[in-house]
Amino acid sequence: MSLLCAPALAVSSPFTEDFTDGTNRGWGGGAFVSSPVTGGVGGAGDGFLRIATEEDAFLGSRNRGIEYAGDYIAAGVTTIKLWLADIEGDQELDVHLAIGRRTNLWLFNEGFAPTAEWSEFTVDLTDKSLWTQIAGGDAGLTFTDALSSADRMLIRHDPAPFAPVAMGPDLITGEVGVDRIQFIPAPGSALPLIGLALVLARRRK
Ligand SMILES: [Ca+2]
Repeated sequence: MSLLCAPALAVSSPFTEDFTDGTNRGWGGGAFVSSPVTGGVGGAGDGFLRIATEEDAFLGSRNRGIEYAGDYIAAGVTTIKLWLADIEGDQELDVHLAIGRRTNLWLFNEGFAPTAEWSEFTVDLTDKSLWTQIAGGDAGLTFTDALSSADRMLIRHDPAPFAPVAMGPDLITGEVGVDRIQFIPAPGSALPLIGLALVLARRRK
């Protein structure tokens, strides 16, 4: 049963990041990133990720940790859910999620506009038409390439039109809260994986 108990070495589903330990959980770069230990989706005593700029700058963060790197397709991740809140000052936020690599990065077209209350937003990984390639188009790299060999996830304020990643998104002074990032498997996809793990565990005996 060791396979089932092993720590995650790559993208897996289901997966939940709830920011419960007061660390940034690998999110960094871009704006100022911190992890308040209260005020998340769960209210008092529930942590979240705070992304902020103190002057007009890129409002975003990225994660290159092992939980976000790997093959989203093989892991059966079809949906990503996350909770956002327009914490502190009220800004016109337009928050997008991006997945892939520096050389092949895709941005989810729908911009999320959080309010002061925490709200859940959904990202669909199954329909390429819902995404825009912001790096790697001239190299002929595809959405499938990005999902199957991702090494990062980005969350950033980025109103359309979407500039190439090298240009960076719009500048803004503001803050956004992120919490409860979840990778949701396609219905039924988890069972074959568990079955495979059991078969492999038996072979090891
Ligand atoms: Ca939380």
